[in-house]
Formats: sequence, C-alpha cells, structure tokens
Amino acid sequence: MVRAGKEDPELNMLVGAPDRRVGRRSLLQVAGLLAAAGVAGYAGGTVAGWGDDDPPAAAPGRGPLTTGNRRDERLLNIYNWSDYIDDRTIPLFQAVSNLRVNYDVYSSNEDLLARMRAGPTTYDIIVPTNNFVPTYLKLDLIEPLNQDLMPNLTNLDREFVETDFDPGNRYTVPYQWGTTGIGFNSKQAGAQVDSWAAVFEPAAEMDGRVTLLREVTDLIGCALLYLGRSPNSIKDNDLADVVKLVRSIKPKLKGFTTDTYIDELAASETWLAQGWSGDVFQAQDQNQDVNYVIPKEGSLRFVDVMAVPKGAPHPGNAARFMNYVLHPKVQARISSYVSYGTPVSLAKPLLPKDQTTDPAIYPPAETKLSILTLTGQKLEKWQAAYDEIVK
Ligand code: N2P
Repeated sequence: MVRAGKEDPELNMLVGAPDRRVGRRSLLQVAGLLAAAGVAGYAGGTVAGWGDDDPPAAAPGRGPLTTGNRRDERLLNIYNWSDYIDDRTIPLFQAVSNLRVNYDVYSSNEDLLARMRAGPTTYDIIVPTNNFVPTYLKLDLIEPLNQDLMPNLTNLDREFVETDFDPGNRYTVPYQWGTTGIGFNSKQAGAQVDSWAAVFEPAAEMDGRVTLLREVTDLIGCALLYLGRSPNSIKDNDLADVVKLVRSIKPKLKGFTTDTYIDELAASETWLAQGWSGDVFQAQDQNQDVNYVIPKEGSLRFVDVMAVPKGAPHPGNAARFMNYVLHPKVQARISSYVSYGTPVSLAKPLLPKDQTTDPAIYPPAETKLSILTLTGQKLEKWQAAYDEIVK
C-alpha cells in the first residue's frame, strides 16, 4: 500500500529510483549504479549476494584508517532479513561513508542462530528478533556496541531504549518493528477474515492455499493464542495441543515459509498466509486484493535489532552503519519502503500519512499484542514442538 512519497534529494543524490525489492532472489546489485555515479572508494564487483560463504576481499588501501575495527578494511558485511530494506540505503551509505558494503539475507531466526553457532563469522551486523537476544547473550554470540560512534542513539524512542532484553542498547539497536497477523486475498478468502481460525482450521475451499510461518515463535505463539492459552505457555499439554492442531492441518497447507509468501500472495497463489505486517503490505503494493489483519484472539509484536557478532572484523564500521540507520531521514526511507514500524518517532513526519495513521502498521494501545522472549526451557520446548510439527 505504501511507497516512499516525495523523497529528500540529498538522500537520492547519487542513484536514480530503482524500485526493486531486496528479496531472497534479488539481492542488491548496485555495483553498476555506484560505478556510474563515481562513488569514491568503490572497488568494483558485486555489492551483495556473494554466492559463497566468504565475503570478497576488501577494497585495498583507500582513504584513512577506520577506527574501531579489528581488520583495517573499509568494508562492512551485513546479514539481514530478506525483503527488509529499500535499495537506496546501502548505495547511499557507501557514498557517504566511503565504505564498501556486502549485503546478504536470511529468512528465519533459526537459520541465523544456527549460522552464528556454527563458528566465527565474517558478518559485522546481524538482525535477530528481540525474542532471541537473551539466547545470543547467553551463548556469548554478540558483543557490546561502540556507542561513542552512535550519537544518533538519542533519536530512539524511549520504549526501544528501556527494553527488558537490552536496557540502554548496550548490545542491540532497533531496526524496525512489526506484528504477526494474517495476509489474505479478499477475493478468494472473503473480506471477513478476523480470526486465527482462518489459518489454523482453514475451510476446505482453502486447501493448498494457506501458508504458515517457518519460525518457532510465531508458529507456536499464535497457535497458543488461537487455542486460548497463554502465548508464553511451556505446559506440556498446551504444546501437545498445538502440535496436534498444526499437524492435523498439514495436508491442507501449501507449506511453511518466511520468504516466499510476499510473492505468493501478490500472485494470488496463496490466499491466506500467516505473515509479518510489512511483508503483507509489500504484497499489497503489487496486488490490491491482499489485506492484513491482526486476529481478534490477539497476536505478537516484535522488534528486529541490529547487533555485532562476537569478534566481527569491522565493529567500528558496524557502529557507523547503525548510526546512519538511526537518522530520521534514513528511518523514513526504510520504513516507507518496507511498511514496518520505525523505532524513531522523529521519522514519522517524513513518512506517508497513510502509513503513520494505519492501525495495522501502528496498532492502537488496545490491540492485544504480546512481546515474547525465548529462553532456556521455553526455547527448548518450543523448538521441540516446532520440530515435531514440521518434520
Ligand atoms: C522481513 C521480515 C522481518 C520480520 N521480511 C521478522 N522478524
């Protein structure tokens, strides 16, 4: 529904207006744009989508040393969710910072965590969801941020500073936030979708047209809400009921996915998708029959946060990027494109009004939304229930 409206020429100075999503297939390919624009320090090659596990070597010796890094390279390796950035922010950051950015994407917290647990990484920024932060801290997988390089931290709204998972933003900086709900095609599924029943007990006519999220927290948490249980339950009988419910509808599902449902909703291949708010709005941009609802039983709210993996090669450059992202104009550019909520209210006057007044993007206080945290026993039990469902 929303696209960036009139943008700031200052932020658009070096690139035109390519309007491509940075999805799982279409990683940023801005090399040509940058080279054409004569961006200082750009070393050639593809900016993102390495195609293998190791990022390419840094641009050799250009400009002054960058402070705060372990490796003396003008390089930044970012690992973010698919479909979670516009395609101007990275080129413009490269232009203003004289750093080269490699940008790669993943599509679930489980995938990201498994990658981080597998051993040392070359990524400098990852973007886990808040509910996984305690696990990252416990496993010693992220390191304290260089806050001295982030004067824009003061732009963050108070509620994103005084969090239970990282008070004071010592380890994490909020990127965007959103809700979990249902994306539905009003022509095919009807206009009256308002309950989790639509996806957890789908009507026979919806056979093969329903997808659920391939993500532990959303799948288990929302099924618990549908069953009228606490969305934080770790009771064995509650989790057994969730497993029973979702397993019983598996034959009717198109599948579990976190990164294909935007395209599938847009193409009217999927008619009902458990999904994240901004993703569904990105589908709606392409297909006006697509709508988003937060079901009446309540749902989940999440904050995705930028963090530096322990021992990352370029933590100084990571801090520079985080600081850039906290600029209201940059927040507005990202938010207006991805249709998720911004943690920087100063960006709101710069956003399209139809976005800031949309209760599906900025839900009113009375909407029943829980923020879940996955730790210890809960992580283990929920993961086991999830594995039992998807195996
Ligand atoms: C972006 C989805 C990010 C939200 N496509 C998941 N926390």
